[in-house]
Amino acid sequence: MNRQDFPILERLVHGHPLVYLDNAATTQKPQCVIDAISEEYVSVNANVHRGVHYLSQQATEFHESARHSVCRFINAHSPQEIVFTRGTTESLNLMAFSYGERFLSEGDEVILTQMEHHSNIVPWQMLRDRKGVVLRIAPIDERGTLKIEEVEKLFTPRTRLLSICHVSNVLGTVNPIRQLADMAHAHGAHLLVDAAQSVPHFPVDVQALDCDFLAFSGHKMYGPTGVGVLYGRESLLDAMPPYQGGGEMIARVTFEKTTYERLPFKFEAGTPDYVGTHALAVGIDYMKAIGMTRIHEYEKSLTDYAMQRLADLPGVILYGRTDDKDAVVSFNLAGIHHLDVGTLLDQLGIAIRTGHHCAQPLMERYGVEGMCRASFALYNTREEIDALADGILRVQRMF
Ligand code: 7TS
Repeated sequence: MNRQDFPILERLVHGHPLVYLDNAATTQKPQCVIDAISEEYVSVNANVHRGVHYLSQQATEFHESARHSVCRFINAHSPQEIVFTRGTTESLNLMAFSYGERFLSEGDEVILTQMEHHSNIVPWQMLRDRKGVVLRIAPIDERGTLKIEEVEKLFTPRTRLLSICHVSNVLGTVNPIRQLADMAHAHGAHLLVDAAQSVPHFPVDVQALDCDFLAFSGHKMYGPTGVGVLYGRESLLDAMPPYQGGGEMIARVTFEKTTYERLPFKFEAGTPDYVGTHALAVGIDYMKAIGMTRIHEYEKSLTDYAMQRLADLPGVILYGRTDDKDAVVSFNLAGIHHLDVGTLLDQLGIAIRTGHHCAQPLMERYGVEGMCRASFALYNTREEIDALADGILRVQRMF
């Protein structure tokens, strides 16, 4: 749907129409988002939060109204709970540093899962090495479903946090976040959701999910690169120390002592990407105008179609066959290296992702070095999935 809004989709790659199936890495941008960026530089640009002059006030208004948009989009209680970051990775690093500083001591436990992106593993390992926090890893079954009863068994009186992806960037597995929130809370722990692969695809409501924290990236949801979000419950964010020091995040500085700004500015040191936040809000409006439920239903039908098309091809090994699966199809071709598959498909103008997908422990779980991945966005079509299936047959014929 709405393909005409995305100018890049008209270009040719190696002489073929572009079939862009790497949306889990980043989505393409609609014209309205591209325009929002250039229009802000053309007519509004000024640094935010510090000027009495007209342009600074207008840029500040754009930036803060973007915070309101994000707040409404994920149904947070208040814009103070919306911290702008560079992306999911920075949001998770902020959590490991700041939540870790305030809520975790030596011997305290954090539960992760086998299907996490490195962004939700490495910051916690760095914290483990600094503070002696213990990481416990919840397993998945062969189909790529989280073993809920095994998660429950990992909780101990020392568990403080469960940090988990909403949707796996490799398997497409949609995790039952509300159930996990109830479980974590029953054990006196908090829940952090890596929502990088969910917020772009279906309605996400932090109150309905009852999660304590939620992280996502603008560039995976038709917005610009370099801007992301950390949502946190106000009482928890309030209790956490700043992550970085500098301008914007202070109330008063003397050489003896510095006091910090209120939420969310305490976590936003330095000049924010105010052009990015405004463009992100334009992207959110764009998705809302189409309707998140409509986007979800459409992408779900594409995913089902792709799974069926690929399952019908000989020699295709599919990973991630959960009942609740979203917008990602990962596979290997028997006897052919994933890099060769990706390179040959690229020659046909088909962009898929190959490799470990920043989830090496998950690759280890499946005993593979890498996989091929096709991931979908609202502008993809069944014809593009047919092109992928035909491309796979052509690749297989070459071996
Ligand atoms: N978490 C998940 C579940 C992700 O899929 C990604 C990016 C990140 C965190 C990190 O997001 P960033 O915006 O901070 O980089 N995933 C991918 C991917 O699957 N291919 O390229 C990036």
